[in-house]
Amino acid sequence: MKDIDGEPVSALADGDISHLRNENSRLINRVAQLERMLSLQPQTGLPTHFRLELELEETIDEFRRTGDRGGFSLLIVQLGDNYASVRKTLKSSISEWILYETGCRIQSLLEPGDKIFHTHENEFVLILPRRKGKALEEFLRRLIAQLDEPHIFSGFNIAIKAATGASYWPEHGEERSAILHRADIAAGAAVEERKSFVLFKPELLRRAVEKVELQNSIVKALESAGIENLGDQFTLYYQPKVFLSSVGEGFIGVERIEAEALIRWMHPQKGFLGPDTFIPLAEETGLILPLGKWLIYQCARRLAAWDAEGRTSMGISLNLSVNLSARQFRSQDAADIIASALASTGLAGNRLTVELTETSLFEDPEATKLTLERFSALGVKISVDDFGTGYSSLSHLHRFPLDEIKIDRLFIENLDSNHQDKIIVSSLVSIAKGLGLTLVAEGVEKPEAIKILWDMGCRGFQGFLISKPLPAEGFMAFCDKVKADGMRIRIE
Ligand code: G
Ligand code: G
Ligand code: MN
Repeated sequence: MKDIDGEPVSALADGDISHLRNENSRLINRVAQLERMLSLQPQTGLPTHFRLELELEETIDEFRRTGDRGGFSLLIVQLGDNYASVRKTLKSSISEWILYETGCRIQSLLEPGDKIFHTHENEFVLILPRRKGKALEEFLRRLIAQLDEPHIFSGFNIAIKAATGASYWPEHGEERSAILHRADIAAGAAVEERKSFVLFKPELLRRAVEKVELQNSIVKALESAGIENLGDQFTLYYQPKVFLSSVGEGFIGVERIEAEALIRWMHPQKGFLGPDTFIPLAEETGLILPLGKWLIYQCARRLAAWDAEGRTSMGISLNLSVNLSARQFRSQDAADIIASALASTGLAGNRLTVELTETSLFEDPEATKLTLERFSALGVKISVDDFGTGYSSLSHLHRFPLDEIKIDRLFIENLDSNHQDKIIVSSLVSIAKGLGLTLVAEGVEKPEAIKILWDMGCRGFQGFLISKPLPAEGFMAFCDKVKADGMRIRIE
């Protein structure tokens, strides 16, 4: 006997042979065990994404071979954020049980030929042959009802929100990877829009592509411009925030004007863009940090320039508010940036207010407290933006050195007709008073709202009724007009 190199092989002893046989069967068992581990999720016993890839390919081949164009729908079911928080905060046996039960609930709805996979911890994928349109809607009704049922443990109920995206084979893509991608985009849209279900449509793909393009162009704009030249593309608008001295018939008396700086992007190809389109992307990529730094400096320079032109004195000197995004706020140097912007322009700290959302305040209360104390030490004022939309506990507000609360415009919109909103807002007004905080109503669009809020004791107002956000010159013109009219603004 010769081996592959042609060298003679010495005969094997019986002992060696039986050793090799044992070794061989041990390896075969091990491979089978590894295959099982790779192909079945331990928590649910359902096939994993390895099996999905194989079986999706097989399903497509089968439909192609038989020429059956009825096809199938591919569903991606994702358990929402609250699953992640259950996992973080409760015993792991509870989150494992929720996964197991979710798998069982979905399986109970399946018919012969349907397939289910447990692809990632919080994700299930279904292949449903010939179930589209009305038939799919019917299935979804039952699926959503099943998934919405709370999970009951001794003593408490946990409701887990699920978002499902779907794509159709062959309509949305012929290839395995294409229809997985389409279903994933639909699931992403469902999560983003907080919907239980989204069916893929080409527009979603365009939006996803646009999002990536926008992201790239922010990177490019920031990289190529450098922080000094961001003003070529980005600009600040100023929305008046007024504090009233009286409310009359058809006019309001103004005691003092401040403004909130709001960023706008003059995109070379896409034109004028509002912050909602790019701030979240800038946050995701971390580009909010250089952009935010530019913003703070820009505000300080603008104020200093107005001071130098003698345009900011209206009883007391103009104050500008800057929005700090969560990531900016968490970064160690937010207070340093503000300190050096103040130092380089010679402005007093109380000329700037930072607006923070409730959620970013309460993310890490201990760290928040330290950062806010640094702002306070600079004299910078601290305002809580969009108040009422987060889950912060009112009783914790007093732990932070706050100056101002801005009531979210959701509560202001229907103040004249919605009794519940009225009750909420009036209690916010008394809490703010009790804590010695300035209160500002956001998104004021109707004169009736001003009257109601004024009667409750609210003095600060911001919204389209008073003025839209304005370019720098427009804001100065607004201030000049209010002064010329004897510190009054007509409203109707
Ligand atoms: O300006 P309005 O036009 O569309 O702003 C929408 C949202 O974008 C608001 O929630 C506002 O707080 C946020 N925003 C506006 N300007 C800035 C900014 O300069 N920095 C940050 N972080 N957010 C901003
Ligand atoms: O979340 P923040 O408060 O920072 O948001 C300010 C945002 O609110 C800006 O987008 C601004 O354009 C918008 N805004 C300001 N006043 C009004 C208003 O009266 N109505 C509506 N719908 N939006 C407003
Ligand atoms: Mn704001």
